Amino acid sequence: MAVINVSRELLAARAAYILRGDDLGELTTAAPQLYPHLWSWDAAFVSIGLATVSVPRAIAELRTLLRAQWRNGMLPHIVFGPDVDYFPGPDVWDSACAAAAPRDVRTSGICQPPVHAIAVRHVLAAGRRNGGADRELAERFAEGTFDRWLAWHRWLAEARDPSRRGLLEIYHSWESGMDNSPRWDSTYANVAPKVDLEVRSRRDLQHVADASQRPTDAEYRRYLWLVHQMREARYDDDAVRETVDFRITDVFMSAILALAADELAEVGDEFGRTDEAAELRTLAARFRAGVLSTVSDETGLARDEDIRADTWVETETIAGFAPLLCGADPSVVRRQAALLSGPQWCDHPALRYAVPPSTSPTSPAFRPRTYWRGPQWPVMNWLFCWALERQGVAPALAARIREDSLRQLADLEFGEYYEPLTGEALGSAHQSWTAAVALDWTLGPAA
Ligand code: 9WN
Repeated sequence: MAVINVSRELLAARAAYILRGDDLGELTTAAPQLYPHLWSWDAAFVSIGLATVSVPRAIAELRTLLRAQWRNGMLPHIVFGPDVDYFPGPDVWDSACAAAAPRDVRTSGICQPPVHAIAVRHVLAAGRRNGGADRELAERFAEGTFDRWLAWHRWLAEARDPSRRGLLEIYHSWESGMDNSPRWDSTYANVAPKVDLEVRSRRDLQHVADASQRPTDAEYRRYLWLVHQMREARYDDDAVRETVDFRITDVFMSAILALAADELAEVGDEFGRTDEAAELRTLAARFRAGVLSTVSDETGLARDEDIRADTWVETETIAGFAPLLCGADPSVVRRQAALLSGPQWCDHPALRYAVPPSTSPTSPAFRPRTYWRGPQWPVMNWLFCWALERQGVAPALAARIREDSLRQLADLEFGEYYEPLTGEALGSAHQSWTAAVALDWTLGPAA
């Protein structure tokens, strides 16, 4: 890969141009070709990027997602936009069969990591920095939608943590946002589809040079089988939990909930919602403790737990650093910061850029070109960087991730993910959340 010397101004301008190109008006597609709809956690990161150039447009993005909120509080992982051919589309999900689904918006029937309150606070801060009409709009938005975000956090804490362990359960790896991470391999090994579901025209395979960069069709058949099972249960929370073949606690998503609940509590305090703010802080503490309870003494990494098999998942993936994200016991955080900075992770000698690979290069599960099995994801770099800066821990690590991530983005491809050994952009080009984090790093408050 040639190193391009790109100024921050050029990177910002190009990122804004990419986001503009992916914008359908009030919905930014996750990527122009590969993902022609709105994805829940993508939309949150997109609004963080948009807030640096247009507070009203950032708000519109979050409102589009909120219009698709289910009556039980769930924010669905996909909000389908205009009628473009996409598989698996609304017909496969058939969310209309769910009592809680909205009637006028087509959505999927599962959720994704709850990063949204982080976005709400970024939009609020951007509005205040700009002042005037932006300030008014952002404050009205944050106050007016507070109950909707609260309902989302409450739904997660109730429906997805039934035993109140402070660990969220997921019923599909798509819910984690890390679809084919080796975290899920042992659980998927026990998922045997009982119906032969057709894997129709996968867009991802039309957009990558080599099918081995993406999940296999066998993996896809399992993904579709789980959708089938959830649809059979009409997406009823209790029925899904009891019947679906994939049931696992997601430690990374739990850490995000802890972080987001604290962020939303700040919004609550600002607008006089003191009781709800206290409730959110209690919730954050519960999930922080839950995350901490999974840490292996041996490896220092946090773990998911396969509930059906009653086993810990020991794979060395980026999710193991959940405590570093949400803040935890200081000795655990210190150990994790040293581990992430060290030769098994960011400082691995073969890495082109010192940013966290999705799987440790020293793990037998590491695949440098395959999606969540090794590549580096700019949006994850942003999340770690922001979380470390927020807590004021490991400043050298945070600075290094930011700096190397910006160097990686200087190819101006805005790739979905990057090959960690060569630095090559892979997956979709012009991925919206990649452009969004580039915007926040170049134009945002800490630029
Ligand atoms: C399935 C949109 C989404 C991201 C996920 C990423 C990928 C979808 C897919 O793309 O998931 O939901 O088709 O593989 O894994 O994190 O939100 O960018």
